[in-house]
Amino acid sequence: NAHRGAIIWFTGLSGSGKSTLAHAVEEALHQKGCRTFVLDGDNVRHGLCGDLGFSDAGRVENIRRVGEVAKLFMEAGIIVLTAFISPYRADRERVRSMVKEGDFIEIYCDTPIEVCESRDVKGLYKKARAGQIKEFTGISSPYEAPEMPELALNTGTTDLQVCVNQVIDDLMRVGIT
Ligand code: GGZ
Repeated sequence: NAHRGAIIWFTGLSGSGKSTLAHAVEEALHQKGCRTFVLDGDNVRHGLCGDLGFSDAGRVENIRRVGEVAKLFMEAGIIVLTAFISPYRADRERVRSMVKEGDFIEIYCDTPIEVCESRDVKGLYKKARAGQIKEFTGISSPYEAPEMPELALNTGTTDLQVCVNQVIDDLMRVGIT
């Protein structure tokens, strides 16, 4: 159960499995006695970032705030798992540069948009296709894939527990756990 604080940053399209994977990794870390916290849209976009929308500027500011909060949790010795689309490479790299090398692990949920769209848990892709949601990531707003993520996982073809194990292995590789 010895571990240091770190930021595990999940990025990918809506429906790519970020939150599901972050919570499953959290569960595995709890079993090892690690202290963790998940930041995602559910606990951030209503409160801390409740004033922000999905324009370019809104997303940039959303990720800036999430990065700052994640860093504070990390400094308290907690393994923070963030699950935001975080579509802009520069914003993710800015957070990476805020912490020591090895303390930021970028995990690309590289699930094809066809798979994300077929899941369409909240019906948002359907609305985006119908033009009822503008600036929807992957349809009418860009997503910049990571060039050198620590890990890329396709949750459409890879079993959840296999994905979890790969993340845990990576945390051990860099000595976070
Ligand atoms: C993308 C949107 C949009 C638009 C609402 N584009 O599947 P979800 O519902 O639960 O995840 C999406 C979530 C994305 O919020 P993030 O804070 O992760 O975005 S970002 O990192 O870009 O700031 C989706 C919902 O919010 N949603 N409108 N236009 N996703």
